[in-house]
Amino acid sequence: MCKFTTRSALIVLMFSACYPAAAETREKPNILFIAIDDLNDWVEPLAGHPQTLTPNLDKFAAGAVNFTRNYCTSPGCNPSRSTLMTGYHTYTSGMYSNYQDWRKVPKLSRAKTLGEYFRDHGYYSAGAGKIYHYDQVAPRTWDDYYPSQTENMPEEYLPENNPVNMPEFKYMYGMFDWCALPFGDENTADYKSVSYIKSQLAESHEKPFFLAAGIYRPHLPWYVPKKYFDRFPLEQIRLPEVLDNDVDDLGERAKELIRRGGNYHAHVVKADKWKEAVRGYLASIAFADAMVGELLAALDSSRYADNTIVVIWSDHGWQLGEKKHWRKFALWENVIRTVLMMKAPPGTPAMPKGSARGKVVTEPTSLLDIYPTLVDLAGLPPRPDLDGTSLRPLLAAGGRSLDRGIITTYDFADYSVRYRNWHYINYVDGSEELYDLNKDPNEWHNLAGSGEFGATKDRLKRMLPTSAVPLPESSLLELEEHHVPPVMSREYYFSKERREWLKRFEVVGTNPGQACILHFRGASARFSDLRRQACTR
Ligand SMILES: [Ca+2]
Ligand SMILES: [Ca+2]
Repeated sequence: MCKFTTRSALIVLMFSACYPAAAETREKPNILFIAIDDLNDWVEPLAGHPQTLTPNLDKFAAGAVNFTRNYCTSPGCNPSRSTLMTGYHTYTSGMYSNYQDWRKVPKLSRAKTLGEYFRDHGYYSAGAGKIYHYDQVAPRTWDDYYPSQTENMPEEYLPENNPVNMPEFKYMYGMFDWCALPFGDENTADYKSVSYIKSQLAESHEKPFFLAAGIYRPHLPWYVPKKYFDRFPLEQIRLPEVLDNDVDDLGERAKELIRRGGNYHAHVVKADKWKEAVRGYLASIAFADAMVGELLAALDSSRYADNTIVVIWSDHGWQLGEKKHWRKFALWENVIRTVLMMKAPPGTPAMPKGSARGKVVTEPTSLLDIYPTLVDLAGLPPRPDLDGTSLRPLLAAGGRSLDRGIITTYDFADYSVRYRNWHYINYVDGSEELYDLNKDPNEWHNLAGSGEFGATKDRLKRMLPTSAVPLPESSLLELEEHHVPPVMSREYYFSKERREWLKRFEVVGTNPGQACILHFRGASARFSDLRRQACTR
C-alpha cells in the first residue's frame, strides 16, 4: 500500500531488523465493512422476493461466501448494532432494546469496539453513515468520520407535506411512507456517505484500514430516486405469501407484537396500500444495492483491490404483512434473518488461499461472529471473551461445520433458537412456537403443541441461556407516549402498570380527526428542509 522508491526500500531493508513490526503491519489486510439498514432476505442471493433487483449483491455473492441463514442478536437497530460492534450478546451484556443507550450499559461502555480494537493494533479506522444507532455515537471507534464524530449521518431529504403516500393513523411511526424523489442518487444522504468512503479508498494510506460504510436505505422512509420506483411497475407487484388464520396458533405475546404500534396491517389493507408499500421497499433495496455497487467498483479500481477483506451485512430483517405484522421487533424468520456475505482475498494472513468463491453456507450463523472472524483473519490477538465464533472454518472451501444453535432475543426474556432446520421461540409469557423450515419455510404451522416434536423442542429449549443479565435501568432512554416500555422482568410483563400502558395501542381503524403521527425525537435520521421539492406518488 505504500509506494517505495528504490532508495526508501533500501532504508526499510536496512532498518527492518530493528523494526520487524513495520514489516508485519504491511501484511495486514484492509477491511471494508458495509452495513445496510433494515434489509431482509429480499435480495437475489437470498431469494426472498421473486421481483427484487440486486445485481451488485448478486455479483459479489458469486465471488464471496454467502451465509444464507445468518441472524441478528435482536431485531432492533440499537441492540443489533451495538452487540455486533462490541462482540457481546444481549443477554451477556444487558443491551436488549432500542429504548436504551448502549453506552450506559456497563459491560458495553467498557468494551473495546471493533474499530477501536483494530486501531489499537495499527489500523486506521474511519466510517460514514449509520453504523451506531443514530446519535449513540462512539468516537473511540474511529480516527475520522463523515459527516462528523458527533453527527454520524448526513442529512436526509424530506419532501413537503409528508407523509406523501401513507394515510396517517394513530401512533404511526412518522416515517412510514414512500415516494419517488425528483432527483438522482447524488443528492441522497446515502450517496454522500458512500462518496466519503470512495474518497478514502482513493487515498494513499500508510496503515492498513478498517473502513465502515453505513447505508441507511431500505430503512424507512422509502424515499429514493424515481428511477428505482420505475423498475417496479405497481400493477405487477407481488405481495408476500400469507396464510389465512396464520396467527391462530400463536400465543398472546406473539399477538401483542403483531398489534403493537397502532396495528399497521389493518391500516395498510384498509387504505389499499399493500402493493405500494412492497414497491417502496423493493425500490429502496434496489437503491441500496446501487450504493453497494458504487463502493465495490471503487474498491476494485483502487490499489487495495487485492488486499481487502469485504463484509456486507444487514442489522435485521423486516416483515411486510406476513402474519399481519409489519416492520421488525419480533422473532420470526423474516425478522431475525439478515444478509451476511464475506470475501477474504488470497494472501490474507490466516487464510493464504483466500475465502471460497461462490460458496453458500446454510448452517446458522450470527452477526456476533463478524468481530471474532475479522480479528482472526487479520491475525490480531484472539479475543476469547467475545460471544461469537470465528467463521474461518466456514469461509474456506470445504471446511468444517460449527453446528451451533444461534440465539436471538427480543426485549428481555423472549428467545429464539435457530438450529439446523429448526426454529424454536420461547416468549416471556411462556408461550412457544416450533417450525420445521425445511417443510414450512413460511412458518405457518406451529408445531410446539404437538407431542410428536416434544424431544426436538426440549433439545432446542436446552440451548436457551440459563441466566440473562438484567436490563440496567440506568441505560433506559426517556420514553414517549407511543413507545412500548421494554420488558425488564417477567413480573413487569404481567403487571397492571404494563397492561394500562398497552391499552393505547388497541386502536383499530383510521380516524383522521384524531390522527396523531409521531416522529422519533433525538433518535432518528436528520432531515434537511433546505430543498423541499414535490415528490411523486
Ligand atoms: Ca435496522
Ligand atoms: Ca400459524
